[in-house]
Amino acid sequence: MAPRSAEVSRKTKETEISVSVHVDGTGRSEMATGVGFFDHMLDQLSRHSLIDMKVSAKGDLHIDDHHTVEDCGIAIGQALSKALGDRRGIMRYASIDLAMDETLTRAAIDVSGRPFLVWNVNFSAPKIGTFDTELVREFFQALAQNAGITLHVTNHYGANNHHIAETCFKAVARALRMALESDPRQPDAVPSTKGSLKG
Ligand SMILES: [Mn+2]
Repeated sequence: MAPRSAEVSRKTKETEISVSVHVDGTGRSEMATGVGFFDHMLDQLSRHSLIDMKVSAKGDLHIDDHHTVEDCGIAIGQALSKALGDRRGIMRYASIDLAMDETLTRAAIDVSGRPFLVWNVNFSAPKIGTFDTELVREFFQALAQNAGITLHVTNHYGANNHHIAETCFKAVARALRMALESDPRQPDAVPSTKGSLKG
């Protein structure tokens, strides 16, 4: 498999973001989004997917974190899609039930080229510190849409909202890692009867 890397820069009136990803990495991350909790979550995404990720964002945080979080999801998704190319030789499907203390969350992924998010996660508080919990969904919606992946995330149970958010990022990371692994039985094939995973 050729090295899977890409860079994306994205600038609007609301945010200015640059992202680089190296899919076949070691999980090294450098996050500077200006949103501390979000940096912590993106570190998990990188560390547990083994995708090296560098994200720097300057957003309109004087309004709130919404544009910055959503636009990082867009840019990371675009970078992943670009890095994956025609998606040849990948495992394509993966799922995991990921435990963290009292919390259990499932992520199921199809690296299909068809963007879709099914989100079954509820938070019991509107904030984790200063971070709006509803932005977790916004991030994964933007990621799924722009990476061209079908993503189902279900929180089975959990009490602590930090844990619930963190298991979403870790579960998606682990499932991504498995789905993007090369398939040794068909390293040169696009795993689809259509012959295409580009949507
Ligand atoms: Mn944590």
